[in-house]
Amino acid sequence: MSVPGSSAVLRVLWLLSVFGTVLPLDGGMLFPRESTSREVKELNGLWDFRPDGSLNRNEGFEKAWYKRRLAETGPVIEMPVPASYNDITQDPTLRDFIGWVWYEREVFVPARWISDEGTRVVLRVGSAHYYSIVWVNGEKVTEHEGGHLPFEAEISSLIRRDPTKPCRITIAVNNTLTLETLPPGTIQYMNDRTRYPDGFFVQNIYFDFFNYAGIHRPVLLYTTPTVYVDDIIVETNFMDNTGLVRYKVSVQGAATATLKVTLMDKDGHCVASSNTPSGVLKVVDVKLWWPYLMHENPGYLYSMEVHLIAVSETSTYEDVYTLPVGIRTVNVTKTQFLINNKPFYFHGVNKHEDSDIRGKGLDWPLIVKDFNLIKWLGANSFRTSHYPYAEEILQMCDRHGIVVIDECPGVGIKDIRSFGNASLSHHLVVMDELVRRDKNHPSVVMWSVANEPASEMPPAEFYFKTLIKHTKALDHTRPVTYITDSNYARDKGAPFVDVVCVNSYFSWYHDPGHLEVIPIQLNAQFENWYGKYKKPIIQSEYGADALPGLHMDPPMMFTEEYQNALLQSYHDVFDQKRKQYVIGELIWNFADFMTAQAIHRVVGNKKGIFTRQRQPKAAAFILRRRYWRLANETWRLPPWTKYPCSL
Ligand code: BDP
Repeated sequence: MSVPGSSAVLRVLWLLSVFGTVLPLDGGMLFPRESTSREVKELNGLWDFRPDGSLNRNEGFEKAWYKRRLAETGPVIEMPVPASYNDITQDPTLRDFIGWVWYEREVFVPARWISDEGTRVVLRVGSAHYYSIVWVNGEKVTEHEGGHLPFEAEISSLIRRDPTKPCRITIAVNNTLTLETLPPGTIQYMNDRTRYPDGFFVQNIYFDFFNYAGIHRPVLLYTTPTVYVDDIIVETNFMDNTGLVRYKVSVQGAATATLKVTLMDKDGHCVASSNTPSGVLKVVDVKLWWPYLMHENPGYLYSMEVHLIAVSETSTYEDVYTLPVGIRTVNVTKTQFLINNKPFYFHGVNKHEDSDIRGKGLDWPLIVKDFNLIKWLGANSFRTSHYPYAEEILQMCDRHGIVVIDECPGVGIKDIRSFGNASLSHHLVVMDELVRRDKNHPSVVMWSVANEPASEMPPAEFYFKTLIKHTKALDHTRPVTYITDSNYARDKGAPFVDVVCVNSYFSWYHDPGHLEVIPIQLNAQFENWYGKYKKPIIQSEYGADALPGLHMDPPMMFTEEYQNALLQSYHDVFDQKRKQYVIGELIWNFADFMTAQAIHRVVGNKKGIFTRQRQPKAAAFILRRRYWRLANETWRLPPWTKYPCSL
């Protein structure tokens, strides 16, 4: 990659360190939903776009591109939002670009939003990678560090200054990763002029997926009244037939307000209500939230309607927000994972937000297709490897009963310098943001704070002890884990996790081609981890690359036969251990996905059981047969399941 001189990236890093100060979380940032008091206006579509290709990557700031229309300060191209920008054009320098890119869009704000002083207008970005600064009509309104999570800014007073003009939104996004970002990365300059052109540098990353960048999730304007429901926290439980919904509503904009909280069933009948800001709602004859294939009516959701009225001397404010609520419990014993007090076995997948052309951009056809494939497969769960997925995806999980291990972007923490105070404080803030966003999803049953960190390094002990304690303090209702591939005897964080999640690639990265080692090595892995920690274990990754259509018998690596044989050897061991303390198996990976270019990657990682275009490899059928059998064996699926009889 040929990019500008060293000051370029230094400037980028300087900006990161200046803007990267830790700000306390303000506001509950409930998912924007329409109601009788709230409106939503999507700003998805084509935005003007320009990468800052200047030598120091800083021209946009030097020339204040946010002050005028982007098209007035240089050439622009059309860029779809949401989407990663990398694969949209034919330009390899944009695909591999490091530094600031600029997005701009003008929007007409409905006149009523402007004229009604009792209306609060908020600009929300679902996620952008990784560092974002936002201006409205040339004025900075917010900045945010980190991808995968939403951020927002109230812009009511700004748009009222000149109601006749359209509102110009400028978003600058920088994808540079440092030792203190999540995920971490480093910039490496290549100064040997006999080998590299002037100013040559690379972004080193320690994770195995393409470092897509841009505005990845919807950008919205939404309204609330100026007195509004800012946050709702629910925790659920049940005793015998009675569901218990403990709730807390936070209000902003007024010291006092009258609240009415109503819990409704699917048919819209009120099953419990209250008029206090916090309390416990009791639901008689409760319908619990059950995972897919564990019950004939999985993913049952009640609706909690919060109705607020506040009266000031001059006005009356009314706000309505409706939150889906699934009533269920989660508990962990030494050998089991319990949902609603029944043992739950994770038979699921690891995924990525990844597809052709749009990269990590939210895409409804892809999301719905993936859910159809998950259900076809008989999978009951997935892990959001290796970062939080879109809220829209978690809402689908809630509705369909797909159980989620919710992972933060703590992937590739390999360098000892990424265990320092600055990294830890940022990681704590990311967990704050993640728990704030996902706390009310019944589908989310466990937090994962990292994937394959260098957890054998001495500082990992303090780091993970602090991180896990912090996460438990944020949410005492869910277990916390991180995903390890380290040595069971030397892993520093394992004493603090509730569930041990282990990744292993026997007969792939170790002893390649020797399938016969799997029974011995996998058995030893389980016995060692369980023997030392006495905690239930999930095989959180296992798998093999397979190029679709490549065949060999006897099997050889990279063929569909080898992928099948490897999976089946793992399954034999799972079948012995799941009767004891193994509580789940998650295949790596649901679908092929893009990675950085490397000698061990042939246009991406091919460990998918589906291709990147979501067509099945032979392994998908092996897994399908297994998952439906597992579900049937555990729950003796009655006819309601549409159990594929031919399996
Ligand atoms: C695991 C990583 C995952 C990789 C996988 C692989 O957690 O992100 O994609 O290896 O190499 O160790 O396929």
